Amino acid sequence: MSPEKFLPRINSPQDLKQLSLDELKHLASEIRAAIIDTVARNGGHLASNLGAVELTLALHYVFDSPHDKIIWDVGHQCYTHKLLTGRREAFGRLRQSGGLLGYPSREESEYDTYNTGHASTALSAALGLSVARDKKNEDYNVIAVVGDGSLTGGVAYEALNQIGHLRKKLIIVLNYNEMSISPSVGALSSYLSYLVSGQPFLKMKEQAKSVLRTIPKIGRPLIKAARAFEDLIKKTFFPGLFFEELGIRYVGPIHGHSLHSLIEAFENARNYPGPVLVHCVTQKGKGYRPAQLDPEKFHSASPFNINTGLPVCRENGPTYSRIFGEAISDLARNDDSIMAITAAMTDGTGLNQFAVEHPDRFFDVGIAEQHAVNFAAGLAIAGLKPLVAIYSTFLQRAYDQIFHEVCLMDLPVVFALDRAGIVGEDGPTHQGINDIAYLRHMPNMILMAPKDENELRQMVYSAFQYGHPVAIRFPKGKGFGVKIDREFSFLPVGQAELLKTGKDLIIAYGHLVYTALEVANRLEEKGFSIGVINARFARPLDEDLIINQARKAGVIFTLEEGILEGGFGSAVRELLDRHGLYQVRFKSFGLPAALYPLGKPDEIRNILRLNADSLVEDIGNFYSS
Ligand SMILES: Cc1ncc(C[n+]2csc(CCOP(=O)(O)OP(=O)(O)O)c2C)c(N)n1
Repeated sequence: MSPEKFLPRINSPQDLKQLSLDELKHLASEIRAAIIDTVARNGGHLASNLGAVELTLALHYVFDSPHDKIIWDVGHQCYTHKLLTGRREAFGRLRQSGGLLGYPSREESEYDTYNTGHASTALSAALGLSVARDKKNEDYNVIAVVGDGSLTGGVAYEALNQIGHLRKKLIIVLNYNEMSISPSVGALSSYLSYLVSGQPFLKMKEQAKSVLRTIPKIGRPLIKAARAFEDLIKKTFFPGLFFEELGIRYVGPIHGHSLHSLIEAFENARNYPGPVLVHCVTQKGKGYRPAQLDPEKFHSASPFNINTGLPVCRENGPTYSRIFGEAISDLARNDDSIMAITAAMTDGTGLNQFAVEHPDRFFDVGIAEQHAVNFAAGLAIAGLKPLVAIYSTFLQRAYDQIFHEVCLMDLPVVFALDRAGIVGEDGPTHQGINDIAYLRHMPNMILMAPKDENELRQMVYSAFQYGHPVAIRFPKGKGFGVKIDREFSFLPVGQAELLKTGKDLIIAYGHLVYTALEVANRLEEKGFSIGVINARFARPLDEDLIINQARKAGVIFTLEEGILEGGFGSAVRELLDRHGLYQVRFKSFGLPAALYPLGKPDEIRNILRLNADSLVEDIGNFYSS
């Protein structure tokens, strides 16, 4: 069979319906090859997509998308869906500038019902669609595909609660692979694996035996026996008791790589008049050995060599995440009260070292950012020192917990916001650009951003000593390769650093401090005199330093990798206003609150003019305007 026998014939899901089961199986291997080939070149979510090939084929075989609505939770597993829905030719430019998004996108295709990127949203959206469908007397199926990892997110339970209550016709496909990015955590995850492992059946046999043994006796043993018998009956007829008792029909477990079983299960689910959950058991990385062996590494992979599975370009120099992880591990060795919390991102946040060294003080709470913050508040109230490490974009989920649980009570919780700023290829849902604005007004909150990875280490150390809520934001990827001072040094709250003096001033926040220095030096060659301040803190600002400098300056510029509305520049402008410095000319450089283009971080910085060349030009133009 040629590797591309069936895939080129599929221009829409309708074309699938002409294929036999055997042909569908061949198509599945062609799809796997296409996904591996593209992700090896462009990077992307490999393991999840390889695990969802048959499941997606079966869905499109049984249902009539786009008339029937499929909603992908997180959306990182939608590559097969994209290949089957008229985007085969564009697939080679997945996650590239001008190419396809790695997540569902309504702007991209009518087959993408709902945009996702953040987890656990599909069930609520699917219920919304079902209610709307019935209200408008329309007739289509609504299918939500959700992973067991995403089922750890609280909003999914809120949805299940209402789904069971309203009992609308709705199909939930649970893609169960025992993995979030790391192995799935929590009680529900254990329950799902209990269903899959066949334990109910074994347990039932044992219970049946003990029931029979106790039946001749009277009194308490009989009552106990009756209860056990009732339980046995329930488990026999309703294996997914948890869902059944919520009012959702449970079907499964289904072999998630058997097209025959999947098609049969989906056809049955299609005919069921109320909410039904089809529990499909899949394997992450299916069909590509390196990804099967290490699904965590291949959850989201950078470009790799297909033969070896090794990354094409090895990172030289440590990432911010790694420096952060080392710092927190070093601190925890000497301070038993430090507790680290992640929301399903142990590896991504650099907490893996901490998890190994201090398993009793490390908590992966699942994709549950709100709970993570609330849980940290409880730890802090009791006198411990919690650290919450969550990417900037995902911490958005916990806005109210940060305000209500932590900041109002002025609890000393340290937040580490990785991937703050432009993150690139994952697209608009993942840019970490809002955190300055959504944290800056929180009572008691201290906001910091290091100019480089060494300063990050010192900020992590200092944050634990402030005794207030602190958020440290730092970017994705490698640092500048600066020397790391192993000895910790304390940074006093609100103390900025004057790096260069000049007539005018750039006040920069975070890693763009180095860009500010380059810009100031290049403009000096053109006859401008511009000083540079490394702000270190967006809150509290170094009021004395900034105001003293501002009184001497004719023009002040601010520079940040965050949205301008409510951001760092706004804070400086407000400070100048409070001191009546209305005469100072002022311009802030940062990011627009907009839908971001696809591309690598530097490509996006170039487009948004947040690089040294553009800034030299734009500041030069500002002077002459
Ligand atoms: C709110 C939120 N937090 C964290 C993430 C990062 N994330 C992306 S996929 C994923 C794991 C999802 O697991 P699951 O739903 O089981 O899908 P699988 O990859 O196992 O197929 C996580 C934690 C996210 N997308 N959204």
